[in-house]
Amino acid sequence: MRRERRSPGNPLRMPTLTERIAAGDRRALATLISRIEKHDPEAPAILGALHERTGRAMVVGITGAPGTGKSTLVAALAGAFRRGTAGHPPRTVGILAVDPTSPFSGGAILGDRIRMRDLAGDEGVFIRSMASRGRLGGLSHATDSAVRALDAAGFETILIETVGVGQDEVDIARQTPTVIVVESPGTGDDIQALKAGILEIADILVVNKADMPGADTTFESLCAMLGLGGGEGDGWKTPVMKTTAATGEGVDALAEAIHRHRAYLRESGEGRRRERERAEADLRERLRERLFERWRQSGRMDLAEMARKVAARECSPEEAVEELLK
Ligand SMILES: Nc1nc2c(ncn2[C@@H]2O[C@H](COP(=O)(O)OP(=O)(O)O)[C@@H](O)[C@H]2O)c(=O)[nH]1
Ligand SMILES: [Mg+2]
Repeated sequence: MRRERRSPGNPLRMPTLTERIAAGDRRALATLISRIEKHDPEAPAILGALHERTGRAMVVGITGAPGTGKSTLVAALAGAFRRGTAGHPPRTVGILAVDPTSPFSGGAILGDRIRMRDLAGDEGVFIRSMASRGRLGGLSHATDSAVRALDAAGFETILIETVGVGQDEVDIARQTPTVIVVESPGTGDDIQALKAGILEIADILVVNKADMPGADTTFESLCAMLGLGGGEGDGWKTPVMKTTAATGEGVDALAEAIHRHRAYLRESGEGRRRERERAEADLRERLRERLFERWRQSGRMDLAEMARKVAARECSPEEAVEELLK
């Protein structure tokens, strides 16, 4: 982790939360993520001050149906990054587990507690779950902010586990530069991700539980499916990989594939293009929110009263908007 231990200005002054996060202080980081989850009004300013320190981490989304082994795989991947692989030196790892279907707190971490114990106590690993689905901004916004906080704190790799079910979770995956979709053998040749429509967002496809019967069938169907949709020329070709997260088999190879995808994003310019696209969508959303808030605070018109009129067919929504903007 990058460290910077100097006290700017007055050495007697207590460092601010922003400074502590920039120095890699884990407690400060945890505090900021809690404030993000609670929609604390001070969180945006802190994130804003940290913005110039972000953009350095390798951010990876891991998504797929419940039970495919995502948590186990995330733990195994974290271990691989911490140890380093044949082609790459060890890296620090931040983990965000986003699972609104099973919120947990404090000590209980991810699905496979035993495997996670290997990571506990490692200063180079930070694990956090996010389950709050706030009214303002939603889950994907909170997760995006938490990623920025981890990035600013100097974590070199950030793994985000999401359940590939809801729109929020698909959005989180979409915001992530590298997306891994996890499948596992099981219910015949029924490929779960197809139904949720998340196969097309995969940069890397993983068949986990390669030790189980049916893994080869699942692997072959996925390869065939990608072959049908392929033909994009010299761009990135989504690899299909087999892992046994439970034993670590294939996990180093997956870590290497993640590095390769990052290199592709950098060298092709695709990474920068996607980042600009994300930034523009984000700015649009922020602007919409702020303009609406400004309009609301001007307090000239009652939105609820207008809604009543529209519902009662006293005016059309088109007329209502014209009236409200007057
Ligand atoms: N046989 C086998 N079981 C696995 C493997 N990876 C995970 N599991 C098991 O599958 C179950 C679900 O794993 P979990 O990581 O919680 O899945 P998640 O819901 O996708 O996060 C657990 O009982 C794991 O121990 C694997 O590679 N092989
Ligand atoms: Mg899980």
